[in-house]
Amino acid sequence: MTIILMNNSIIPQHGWPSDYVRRYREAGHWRGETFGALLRDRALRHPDRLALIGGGQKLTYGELDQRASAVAAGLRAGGLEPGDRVIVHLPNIPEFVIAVFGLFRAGILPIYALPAHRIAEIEHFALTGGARGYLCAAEHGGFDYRGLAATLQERCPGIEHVIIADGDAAPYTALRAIEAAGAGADLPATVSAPQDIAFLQISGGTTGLSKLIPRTHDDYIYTLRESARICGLDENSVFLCALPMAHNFPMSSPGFLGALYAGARVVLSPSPSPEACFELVAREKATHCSLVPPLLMLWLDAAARATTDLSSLRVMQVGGAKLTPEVARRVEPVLGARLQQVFGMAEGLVNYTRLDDDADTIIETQGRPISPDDEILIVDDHDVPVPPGEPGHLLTRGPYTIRGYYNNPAANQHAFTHDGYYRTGDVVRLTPAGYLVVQGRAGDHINRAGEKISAEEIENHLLAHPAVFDAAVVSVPDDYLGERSCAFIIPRNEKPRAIELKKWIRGRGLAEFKVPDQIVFVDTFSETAVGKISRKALRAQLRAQLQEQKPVQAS
Ligand code: OOB
Repeated sequence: MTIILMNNSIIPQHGWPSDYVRRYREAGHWRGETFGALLRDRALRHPDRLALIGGGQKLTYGELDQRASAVAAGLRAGGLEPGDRVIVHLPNIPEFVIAVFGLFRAGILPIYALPAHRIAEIEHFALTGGARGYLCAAEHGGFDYRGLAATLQERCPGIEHVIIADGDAAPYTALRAIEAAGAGADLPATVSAPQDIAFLQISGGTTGLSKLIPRTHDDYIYTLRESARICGLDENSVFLCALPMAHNFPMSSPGFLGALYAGARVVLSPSPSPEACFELVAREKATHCSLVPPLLMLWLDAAARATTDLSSLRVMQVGGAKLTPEVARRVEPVLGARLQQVFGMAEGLVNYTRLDDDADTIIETQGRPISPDDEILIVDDHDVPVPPGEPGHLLTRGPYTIRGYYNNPAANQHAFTHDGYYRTGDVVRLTPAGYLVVQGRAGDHINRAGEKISAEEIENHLLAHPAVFDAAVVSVPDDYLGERSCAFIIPRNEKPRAIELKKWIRGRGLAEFKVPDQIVFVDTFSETAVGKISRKALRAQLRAQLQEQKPVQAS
């Protein structure tokens, strides 16, 4: 573990100080479980129970364990070593689960990318994560991931292994071939220690580029166990995974991993749309599902018209972005399922409303933390706690909140306090009953339908355009998306067309959700001393300006 010196106190760069480790073990939060051993245990306990349904496949716990085991042995035989990192860039297909448990069992760390990510993001993950492998689908949603793999290997020679999970693998290695190579091999159920990093998640990228989030077996499995309990998931439950499964929310709150932990059944939907999901709910008798607010709105409208039988749904979880009370109120009458609000972050802390909370708490708050050992501070701009009930910046530390990003001391200086609290960037208030109500974000990121976009990252790409003199990207409230993005542009000479700038962003190889929804051309940013105010103040000013007056040249 790397130790860095900060504010005269020594804190670990990743990982918890030893007195906290002791405390979390003594409290029974961390029980020494690992992902590799977990699946083996469930497969021994109930080998014939159905674990996973999707992509025309049905796998029992026994089959899933066997396939993951073969993948692990095949990966090792192919030259990957424990501790190596492999980018997992897959849609909701069973191979996602088979492959990541194969990686876990081999002690190799997945780096989870979203299907929407493109070469710019993947290259960044490969470099910052020091990845040796890239695992993708051949093609998905009309996008050729093999083409991306070719560019990635040109740009990042460290990527020695390209593995294709489904479809035509040529000229790369098929996951099937890896599995075949490892079939019958008897690797130990786990080579990892519970305190080891199990995988790297991707941060929302509050400032600049996404950072890598190291999560350990101990801390993540704790959240699975408690999330499954809090959400009422047991071996009779059926979890419909509708959101992209690489997101922390459908992965672990309790998500498909929490469902497997509890011995439940996981059903994978290729799309979160009501068209795709309603049929699966009816056919597989799904009991739990998680959605972001804009999708929930689509579901509610479709359900009011649908003839499909959704009566198996017991818990509808909604999170990732703020849910308005008006929409929240419609969930139970329309879907016949209990609403559960989820306010979480890939860095750790997750809050849930409880299934037996009163209606007001469920509709008006974003829940309370999972753990009695989650420590919450709500502070002003100077880190001084605000009076009870007042809004302030949310800081947190606890048994499953990271103490540092992966290999990123510069970011850690800002993102954590000297005593290990993570600065979430969220502005919240605490109710007398200890529930959090999210008020907004302090930082300059855009929460577009649950996808987080860094204003700075997009500005930097816009500034690279020859016709752009300056750019500022801001969030704008949006009835459907929650927030959308608007780029203010000062042209250098001739004004470029908005469509050309959007094309430029796509051409830079960025995820589609990062393309600005709106572009506004302006002559100057501020009547008052340009350059003398911070970017943050400038963005706030532009946002206010946009809300006050209808811009002339919006597109
Ligand atoms: C989840 O994780 P991330 O890492 O994609 O994003 C975290 C951020 C939070 O800091 C907050 O700004 C926002 O997303 N957020 C919410 C929210 N849930 C997340 N804002 C308002 N209301 C909510 N209910 O988004 C995530 C991870 C685990 C579980 C659920 C969501």
